[in-house]
Parts: sequence; C-alpha cells; structure tokens
Amino acid sequence: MTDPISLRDVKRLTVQTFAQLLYIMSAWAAPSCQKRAGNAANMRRVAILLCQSVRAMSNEGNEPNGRPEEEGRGLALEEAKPKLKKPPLFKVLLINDDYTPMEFVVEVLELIFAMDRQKATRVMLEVHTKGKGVCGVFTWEIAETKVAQVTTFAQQHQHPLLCTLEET
Ligand code: TYC
Repeated sequence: MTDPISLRDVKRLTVQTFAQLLYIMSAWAAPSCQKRAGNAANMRRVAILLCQSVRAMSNEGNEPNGRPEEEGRGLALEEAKPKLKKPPLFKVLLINDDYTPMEFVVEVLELIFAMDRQKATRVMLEVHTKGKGVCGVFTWEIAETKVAQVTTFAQQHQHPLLCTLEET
C-alpha cells in the first residue's frame, strides 16, 4: 500500500505549484514595458525563493543517514541575474510662436525648469531664433508632467505657448 500523504507534503506541493505558476506567469509579463519587466524579475525572484523553501521543507524529512527524502524532485532553477536597463529619456521642447511674450517664456523656464535668469534667457532666445529648443531631458513621467505644467500655465495666462516631448 502507498504511504498516506502527510500535511507537510500537501504544504510543500502547494507552495511548489504556486512557485511554478509564478515562474510561468513571470514570462507573460511583457519585457517591452520596463515597469512590467521589473515586475517579472521580481516574480521570478519570489518563485526562486519559494522553490528554495520547498527544498528546505523536503530536507526536513532527511533520513538519519543524511540522504534527502526527495533528492532532485524540486524545480531546478538558477537565480537569475537582475537585468537592469536604463530608462528611456525624453527631451522637453519649447516651440516658438509670434504671440507669447519673451518675458513669459523666461518665467516658464525659471519656474518649471529651475533655470536661472541667464540660462532661461539663453534658451528662450534659442527657441525664438531656431523655432524650437530643449528645456531639459527627463524620464517619461517627469517629462510628461513638465509638458502639462507648461501647457496649463500658458493657458491660464492666455498665451499660445507650445511644449512637447521627444524621445532622445
Ligand atoms: N517669439 C516670441 C516673441 O517674439 C517669443 C517666444 C520665445 C515665444 C519662445 C515662444 O517658445 C517661445 N514674443
């Protein structure tokens, strides 16, 4: 007759199944998106930790001669090296127009892009003469916030100032 299944076996199998599911699911987290790739790496790390605890659980039942009860039955996984990728960067650009006062543009550059008056004047004149100019380079969330701040501030003052972003 086969041995009855112990509570420890049930626990171990549950954790092992969960770890395997987690590992499989981590492959679905599309690596095209940086945030999700980070989540996938975390899921894999958790799955590996769970597998290690499953192995530890199996070893709790070692025979007196030191032979593990379940040698080789766990998932054979190696710790994945964390793949760190630099985030994509975005240029925030000001676009020239004929109506926004120069002084207002300088103020925007001082207020929203933390430039001193000298630098703000230089950037404003560059936009004025070349048609567009870079106010700064940021990660996506920050760049998007800066564009929104400039747009709202310009609208509040009824100026047609345009601000956009461009991937570097
Ligand atoms: N061309 C504008 C003027 O002569 C000044 C200006 C500069 C407007 C930069 C927009 O992004 C801009 N008043």
